[in-house]
Amino acid sequence: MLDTQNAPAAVPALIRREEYRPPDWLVPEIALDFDLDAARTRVTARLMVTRNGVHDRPLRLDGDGLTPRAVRVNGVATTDWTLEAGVLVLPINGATAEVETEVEIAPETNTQLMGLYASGGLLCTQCEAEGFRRITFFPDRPDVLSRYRVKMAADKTLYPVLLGNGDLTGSGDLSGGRHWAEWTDPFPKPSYLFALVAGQLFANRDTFTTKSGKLVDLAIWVAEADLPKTHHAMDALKASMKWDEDVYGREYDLGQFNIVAVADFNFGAMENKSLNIFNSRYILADPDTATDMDYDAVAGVVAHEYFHNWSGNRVTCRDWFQLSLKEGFTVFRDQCFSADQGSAAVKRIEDVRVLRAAQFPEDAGPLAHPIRPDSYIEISNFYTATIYNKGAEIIRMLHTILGAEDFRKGCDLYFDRHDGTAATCEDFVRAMENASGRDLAQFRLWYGQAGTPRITAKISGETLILEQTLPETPGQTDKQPMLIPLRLALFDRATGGHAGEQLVLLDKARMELPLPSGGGRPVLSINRDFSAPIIVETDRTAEDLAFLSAHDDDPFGRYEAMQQLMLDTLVGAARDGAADHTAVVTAVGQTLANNALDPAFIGEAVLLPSEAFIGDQMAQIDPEAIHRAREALRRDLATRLAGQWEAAYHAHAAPRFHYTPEAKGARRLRNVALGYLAAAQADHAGALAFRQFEAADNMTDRLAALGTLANGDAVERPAALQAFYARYQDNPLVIDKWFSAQALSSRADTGAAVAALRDHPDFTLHNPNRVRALAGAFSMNQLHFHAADGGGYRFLADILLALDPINPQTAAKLLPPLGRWRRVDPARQALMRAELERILAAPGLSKDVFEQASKSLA
Ligand code: 0A1
Ligand code: ZN
Repeated sequence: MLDTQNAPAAVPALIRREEYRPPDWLVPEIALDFDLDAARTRVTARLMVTRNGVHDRPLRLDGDGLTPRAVRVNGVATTDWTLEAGVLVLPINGATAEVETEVEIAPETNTQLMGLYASGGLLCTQCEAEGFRRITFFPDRPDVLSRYRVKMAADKTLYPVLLGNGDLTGSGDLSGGRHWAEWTDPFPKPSYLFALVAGQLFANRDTFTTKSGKLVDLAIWVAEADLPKTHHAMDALKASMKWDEDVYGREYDLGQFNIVAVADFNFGAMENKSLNIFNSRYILADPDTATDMDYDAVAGVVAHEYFHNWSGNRVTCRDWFQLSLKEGFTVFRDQCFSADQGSAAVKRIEDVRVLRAAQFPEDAGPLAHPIRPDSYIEISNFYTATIYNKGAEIIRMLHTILGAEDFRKGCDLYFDRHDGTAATCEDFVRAMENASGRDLAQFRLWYGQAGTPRITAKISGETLILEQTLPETPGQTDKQPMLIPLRLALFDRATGGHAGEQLVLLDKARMELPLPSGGGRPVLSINRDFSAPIIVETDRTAEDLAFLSAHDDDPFGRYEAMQQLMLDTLVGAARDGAADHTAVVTAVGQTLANNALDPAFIGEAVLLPSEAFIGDQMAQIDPEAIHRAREALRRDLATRLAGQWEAAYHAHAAPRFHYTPEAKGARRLRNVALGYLAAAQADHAGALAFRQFEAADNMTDRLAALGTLANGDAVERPAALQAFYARYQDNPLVIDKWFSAQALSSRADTGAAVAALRDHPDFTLHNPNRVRALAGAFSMNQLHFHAADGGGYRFLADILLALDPINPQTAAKLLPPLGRWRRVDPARQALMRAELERILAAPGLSKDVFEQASKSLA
């Protein structure tokens, strides 16, 4: 039973998409005045408000934790206002008015990191989605667009740099060691794109000349010591600006573009107009401290935020239900950008891996929602893999269905039509429809129906039979067949070739396609390049999969065949206790021996599916059996192909670090080989890893060696962990890796180790990166998170409960792994539910966590 006595005083309200109404009042202009101080910041806001339509409703200005110190209407002080659940309600006569409010806020005690807060010695803001209301009273919704003029004053020694949106339109000194700056943004924007930063910052400066010849000043602002780590981000920024011109015809629209890196940040980064604010982990990179994956992530996130200038800022969202309008589209754009910078095949494999690891479980669990949700309690909970990554897949399918040319026409039309306004997902689809002349009525179902479609593909005689089903998800039981673009090819076993790829649009529950007659039963390559975000079941044999893993000319198809072969083997082994590994060993051996393949691709293809993904294929997850099955296959591959792993390891040693696709690929394969060598428990693997750890001239190699050692019992393990800590103790981003390496270990003592790490002097609940490095990483550790005694669940719930009063957004993000209780055995189910109930019963629970926990138990 639920203890309702301790539930939040009132159950938080559900906001529904269908209840959208245009704003009663618009705010075409706002002037803000900040008297900045970490302990006490005075904010004066002057709003030009205009009545929107004919009505007599009062002006309602959102506020969160604010008390007005003064309210003036048309220059006259008034007390004719009320506060209703934080909202300032003011009667206004006439069609327009100038409304001024004054409030005081305390950035240094703002632990939620929403609104104006202190990070290190900086003052910075985060307003998406509803943080602006923690700074000043305002209609804090994305369909109210205003021109901003922002003046800030601060101590000149503590805050020598003062940054805002738009252009610097004035600055000067004040008495008492203070100074001021004024920033004016000519583009109307919603409040969630407002930003300011003040602090001791140093700039890496550069310029970019747009295709029409405008010079843009670029600056990346960081602590002075971090300046050498900003070059990769700067290169990525310039490459993104060029790419958006080349691929989408989109040019930058202001004279400056600033990026600031901060240490304490709830998400990855934020696209505030011309003043992007980043979690420092997505800016800072040098060979000694960042892995190749970090370098890729820096470039991807810099591109993502830059691309938002068009997909998000110039055209924004009407309401938060349309979040995927900007996020799905922008993720698709950053994925294509990254694919163009290196190996497109490997990038696609990585994107699909992320989708399957983060989004498929979401779609299959209690928090499933469509990419355009129908309701929410707390919008921060909807910055999900579904909105972002599945959203990107839906845009990619449009690209596939319409073709590159019509897709581009659709984008041009969308930007033309909606520039300077707040739009909807429907506006986007309609632009695509109008530009291409195609009917996308059925395609629209992807926006409203949650869940991952399951497709079966079977060859019967000379017919290919395709069937689709869409599982039930919370609140959605009756689903319609979707329009699913399937790239497929039929391989001839004898020649190893095919007669061309086709695009099949599966638009019914069942379709039969005639196959070319004669020539014997073909081998089916389907969902090539992962043309749709679906689960495919086929009647392909192990022999078919082995054939495709060696012959498919679609790199994703080749990877997929290998993964399927491994999965079939592993699921069988987890169920039956053992399996024949021969087909996998042969296929991996052949892939390793194929010199025509890119080493980066080989590195991906020979990796076993994660324990989580194996579990996702099973009716009931048995974490121990899965771990045993995967380890047995890993050991077998390691021993039976020992010579090939040794050869791969030594063939791909580079004398010196370079960040090129070739060098990255070599490091990838070499480190995968190291992992296998260690799995064989070869006596020398520990020594080999330790030697690599010590000799490495880059973080990719050093961390791979540390991970290998952290995961095993080699005598070198404690020395490596200690040396790593000693070397990087002053670099929080690297110390995060040290926490994660231990939290991800499969060693028997991991539960005790993470408990001890929580008490480590470097652990803090006030830095979201650190919380994720320990608790987030641990919750991904299938073996130990699901420890049979429930200790893993308790550990996560304890941290979550301790974090909720400090930072509810980040706390709520920790919860979903506990919500997957339906997937495990009854004993574990009871333990997981008990933790969810304990969370829900906690006094003063945030609505963020309440939403996640209550939905997870439903
Ligand atoms: N729009 C950002 C994501 C973001 C959302 C909320 C934030 O604060 C709580 C921060 C960033 C993006 O897509 O990058
Ligand atoms: Zn985004």
